[in-house]
Amino acid sequence: MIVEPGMVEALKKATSTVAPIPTVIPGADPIYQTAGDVGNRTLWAVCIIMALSSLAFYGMAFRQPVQKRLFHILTAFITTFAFLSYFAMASGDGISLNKTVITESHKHVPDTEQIIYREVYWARYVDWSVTTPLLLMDLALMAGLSGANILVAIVADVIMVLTGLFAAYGKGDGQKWGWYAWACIAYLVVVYQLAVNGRSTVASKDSKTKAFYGAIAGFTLILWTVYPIIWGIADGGRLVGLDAEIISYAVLDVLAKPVFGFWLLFTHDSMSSTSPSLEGFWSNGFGSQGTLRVGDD
Ligand code: RET
Repeated sequence: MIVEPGMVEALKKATSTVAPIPTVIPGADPIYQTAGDVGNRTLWAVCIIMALSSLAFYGMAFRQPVQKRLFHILTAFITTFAFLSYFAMASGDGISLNKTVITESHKHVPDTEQIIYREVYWARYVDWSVTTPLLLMDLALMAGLSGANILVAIVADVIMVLTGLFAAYGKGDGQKWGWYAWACIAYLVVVYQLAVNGRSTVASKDSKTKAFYGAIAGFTLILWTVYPIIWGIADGGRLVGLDAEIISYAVLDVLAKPVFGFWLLFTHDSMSSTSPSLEGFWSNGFGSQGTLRVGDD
C-alpha cells in the first residue's frame, strides 16, 4: 500500500477522537495486606530477645545439677524454637499470601467480587505446635498432673494449633470460622486440664508450689486467651493490618516465653524441690527409684 502524504496524520486524528470502549469492571483491584518496615523491625527485635533469653536459660540450666534441669531445658527449648521462627519470619521465610474472595451484592447491578491477599505468617504455627506443648509440660509437671491428663492437654493443644493454621488459610469466611470454632473447642480442653485438673492436683503439694502454680497458670490462661482474640481481629476479620498483627503477637510472645520463663526458673531455683520423683526420672530414667536391692554393688 502506498502511503500518501498526510495519511498518517489523518489516521491519528481519526483514531484519537474515538472514545475508549467502555469496560464492565466486575470488582475493584485486589487488596494486598502485607507487613511494612515497623513490622519487620519488630520481628528482628523479638528474634534477638528470644536468642538472648535462650542463652540465659541454657546458662541457668548448667548451673544446676542434672536432676534439677528439667524445667530449665524445657524453657530454653521454647525460646530456641521461638528464635528460629522469628528468624524465619524476619528474614522473609515462613510467610505466604492467602487469597480470600469477598462477594458484594448490590441493588441494581450484578454482584461484584473483592479479592484480598493477606500474608499468613505460617512459621508461627510451626513454632506454636512445638512450643505450646512444651509450655504445657512446664505447667503440668509443676502441678504434678497425671500422665493421662498431660496427654489429653497436649493432643488438644496440637489440634488447636493445626486447626488454627487451617483457619488462617480458609478460602471463605464459612471455612475460616469453622476451623476457628474447632480450635476454640480444643483450647477449652487445654483450659480445663490446667484450671480444673491442674488445680486439684497441685492442692496436695506444699503451699509455695500451690501459690506459684495458681499465679503462673492464671497468667498463662489470661495471656493465651488473648491470642484467639487477636487472631479474630487480624487474620480472621482482617480489621487491622499486618504491622499491628505482628506487634500484638510480639508483645504476647515475649510475655508468654521469656517473661514466663524467667519467672518460672527464678521461682523454681528458689524452691527446695518441686518433685523428687521427677528429678530422679530426669537424671536416671524410669524405674530407677527403689531398684537398688540388698546385695547389689
Ligand atoms: C489460634 C486461632 C484459632 C483459635 C485459637 C487460637 C489459639 C492460640 C493460642 C496460642 C498460644 C500461643 C503461645 C505462644 C507463645 O509464644 C490458633 C490463634 C484458640 C492459645 C502461648
